[in-house]
Amino acid sequence: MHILITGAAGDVGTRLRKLLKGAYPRIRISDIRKPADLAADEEFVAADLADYRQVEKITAGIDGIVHLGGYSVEGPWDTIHKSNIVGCYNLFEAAYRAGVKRVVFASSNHAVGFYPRGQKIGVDVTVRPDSRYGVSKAFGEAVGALYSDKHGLRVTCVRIGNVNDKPLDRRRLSIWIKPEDLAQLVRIGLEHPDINFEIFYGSSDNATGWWDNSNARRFGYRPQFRSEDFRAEALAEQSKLPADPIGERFQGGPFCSDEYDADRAKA
Ligand code: 15L
Repeated sequence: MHILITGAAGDVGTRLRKLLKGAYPRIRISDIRKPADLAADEEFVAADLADYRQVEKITAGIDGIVHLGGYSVEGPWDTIHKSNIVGCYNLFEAAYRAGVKRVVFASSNHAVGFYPRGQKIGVDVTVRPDSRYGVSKAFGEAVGALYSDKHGLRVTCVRIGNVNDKPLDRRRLSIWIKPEDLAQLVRIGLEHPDINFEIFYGSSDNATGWWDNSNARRFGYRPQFRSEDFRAEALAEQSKLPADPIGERFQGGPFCSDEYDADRAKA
């Protein structure tokens, strides 16, 4: 399998490149800028995902894509539109035209961030984005479903929590994913014979998690890391953060309180 990783220069891309290297000897990596730590044996092709011709070049000859590229937090609409709406559409369209078999799409918890923390949600809930960024991730999931249902692309959307070596605060105790566990989910998306269109939650084994990840488990996902092992550290970090009464009600945290219209919002 010849794999393409977009957004390969970002934090998650940098970690996944290293973790997937042993599993896939042929990996093409792409980003708008060259990764600072590019190794001599890595195949790098620069591309701006908003430019379809450039996306055609990076998808040519590829079997499976790990699509991390785009803008990874909330931003102005022009930025989100260019990177995550146009860029994401271009990626799926070029993948299909190039005969790529599989796409693993880095969706985000922010596609469903306005669910309250007290509610356990599965992958069948209506999207409740908490930001323009979250809307763009819901859009990406929808484009993935279209190309799967209409054109037979095998698509896995991973609603990623927070990728890090350890959970950073109380919210992250519920949504944390260790990079090794994310690599396990990506490999399921790239290899499992029964994938057509699936949504997984990108979380490790988190006792205080808000997501029912039985769909990922059904495909063999067995997270190896537990956020509870870092509880004391995460709570110590939490105590240094300013209070955020709106953010603390919802799964998306600060993405929910950002620009929140307290006088008008019903959420
Ligand atoms: C995300 O989707 C972002 O890409 C990441 O930077 C974090 O903000 C994460 O969500 C989170 O919710 O902590």
